[in-house]
Amino acid sequence: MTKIPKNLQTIESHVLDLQRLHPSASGDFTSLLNDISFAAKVVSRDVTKAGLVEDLLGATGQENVQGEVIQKLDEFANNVFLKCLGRRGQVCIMGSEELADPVFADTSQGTGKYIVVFDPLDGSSNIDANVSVGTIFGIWKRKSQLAHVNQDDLLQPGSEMVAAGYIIYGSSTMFVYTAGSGVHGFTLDPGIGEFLLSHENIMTPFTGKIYSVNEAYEPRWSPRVREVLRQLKYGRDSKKSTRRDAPTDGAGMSSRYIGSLVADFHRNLLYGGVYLYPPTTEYPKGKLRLMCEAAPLAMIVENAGGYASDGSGSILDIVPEDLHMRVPLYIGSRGDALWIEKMLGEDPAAL
Ligand code: AHM
Ligand code: MG
Repeated sequence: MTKIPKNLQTIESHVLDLQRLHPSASGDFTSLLNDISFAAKVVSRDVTKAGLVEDLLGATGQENVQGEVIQKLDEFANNVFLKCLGRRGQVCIMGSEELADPVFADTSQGTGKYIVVFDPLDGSSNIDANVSVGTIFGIWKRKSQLAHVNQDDLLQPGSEMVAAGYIIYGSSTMFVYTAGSGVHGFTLDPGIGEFLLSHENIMTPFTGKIYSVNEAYEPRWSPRVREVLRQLKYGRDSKKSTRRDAPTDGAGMSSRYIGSLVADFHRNLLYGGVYLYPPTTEYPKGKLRLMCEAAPLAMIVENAGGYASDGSGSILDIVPEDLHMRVPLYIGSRGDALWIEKMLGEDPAAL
């Protein structure tokens, strides 16, 4: 006999439950999350058959605003999200990693409460090798009067976000989101085409055993970052560790690096650990983008009990200078990420 899934709650009903706590809510937020989950299903369907369909694998031959190669699936996912979001007038600005400029919607009818910034297909350099990739999104509320949406509405810090999430296209497709009260994960049931609640109220361990970093860049790091990595690997100097942030057995951690941020982040969120993308000589301000990568994941990790730092303070406190601003990122278990921040803080030149 077919087993009934342990939980039959969809994202839609989960968000509707949230909405009921706010009697004045218009339903725009609920329908926006539905649009995101619909776009995720479309992308998931095509990612899983990428090797079968002509014209889905490989590069487009073009570069994005940051000079990075655009993969065909990047372009496809970007178009799907642009098309699906705000179909019902909930969105006033969309920002994408793949587009140089934000897209301003027509708000003349008094519509468009939300700003959505997304990375449509993160880790896309891995696509052709069938490695997990993901989508990351952050949602802010507009601050200005309805008819006057502008750049200031877009450039808000992560602390102002009302929701954030990611979709991981892996061995199964998962949708993980927070609207500020817990982090919840849904797994796509391909048979019925719905994301069903599978990971309720995810909490990340205070310290973990995994560190994730591209270690080949060691020659491009500052001496301080090298020292942080040395201690993560061989064990932290006891004189610098407090009881709570010391690794459990005084030994070093284990290393896991997929090179696909969503996949590395998701694993560490569940198991405990820390992901690092420090400044390098190639990317002196860090490689990852504040608005579409670091800030949304920071909101998620904080709601799961973790922490995200740029090496000197919380990622959530940084006011973006522009849509594509980059930051260093140290994110994951709270004890580990705070320990790294403390270590780097002793030498500001490390940044
Ligand atoms: P992308 O958004 O263009 O895919 O770039 C971001 C990716 C992250 O997914 C990943 O963690 C990182 O870049 C890997 O960078 P590197 O190859 O330098 O280690
Ligand atoms: Mg990315």
